Amino acid sequence: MDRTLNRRTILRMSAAGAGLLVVGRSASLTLAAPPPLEKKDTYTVGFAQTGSNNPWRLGESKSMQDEAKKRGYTLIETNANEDTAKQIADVKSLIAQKVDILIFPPRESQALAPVVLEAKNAGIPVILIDRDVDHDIAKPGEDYVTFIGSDFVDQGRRAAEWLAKTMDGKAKIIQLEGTTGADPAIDRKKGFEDYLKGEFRGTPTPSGAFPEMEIIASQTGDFLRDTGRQVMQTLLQSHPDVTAVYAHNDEMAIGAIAALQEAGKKPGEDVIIVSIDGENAALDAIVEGTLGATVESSPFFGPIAFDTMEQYIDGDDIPDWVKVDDRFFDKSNAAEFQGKQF
Ligand code: GYE
Repeated sequence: MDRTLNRRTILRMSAAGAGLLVVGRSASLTLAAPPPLEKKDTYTVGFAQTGSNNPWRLGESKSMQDEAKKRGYTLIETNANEDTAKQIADVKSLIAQKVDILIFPPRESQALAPVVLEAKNAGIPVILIDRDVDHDIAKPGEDYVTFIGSDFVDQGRRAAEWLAKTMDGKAKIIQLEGTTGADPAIDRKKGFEDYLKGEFRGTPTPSGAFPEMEIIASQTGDFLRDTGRQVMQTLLQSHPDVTAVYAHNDEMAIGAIAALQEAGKKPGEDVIIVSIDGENAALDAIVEGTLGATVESSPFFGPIAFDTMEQYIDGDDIPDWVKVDDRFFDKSNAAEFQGKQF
């Protein structure tokens, strides 16, 4: 079915005071498109943040706050303190407060999908930024406006490509995974592991498989610096032969660097590390030589989130995925961007 046509139809019909209803497979009545948002002088935007305990989150919140202020919109921000149940409750409370629109990053892709449907049923459009929900439960273009964010599978692939090249196709790798059930953690793992198996999105890669790039351990560090450090400390005891680390974000990589140093190893020499995000501390680590490279994952969603919201209000066609392009930082360019990130 053409989602764009559906949305246009819905907008036309609701303008005429009617609502287009379709009967779903479950025989329940559901709207075929996210609720429209009418033009007003200003808007109240609900922003349910996952937490505030790392530079990435702080950078994202600031970007949203600055941009709302610039456009004269009211931003109601909640902070789930990295607790999924709290984020669900926060979204429910923003729905009860009847915000005009919800813009937020779902901490876990399955757990947050039902509240996306709840918002839709309450007539509140949702734009997801930075993390997506499980499309088997809620669909972009139908249940929510769109997902704005990076290609996490490709980020994982790029990290693997750099590592395989740097290690000449031979490494014993520890993977530090992000928050269990979070969209970027699932996809960054997939992109990395598939590339080493000689695959990308189900298609064979020209470089083929890397049978000697061996993942010797893989565990979650919850995207947190200190957890990354603790997990690395424990894993180092059972895997002292590690030669490379792939961390799903810079914070865990920085934690792993500390753990390696405490264990008397030289990160950047004995153990090569690659991660994702591109925060200032990671660029500093690249310049120092402890971190090898980082794939960018920008947290600056304010401008693009509010531009997309305004396009939606205008009735423009919004793609199901508004893709954010990411740069790559290694020793060839890190110094140039030091202090300019987050
Ligand atoms: O990479 C990580 C943060 O959801 C894309 O979450 C985001 C990730 C980001 O905690 O540092």
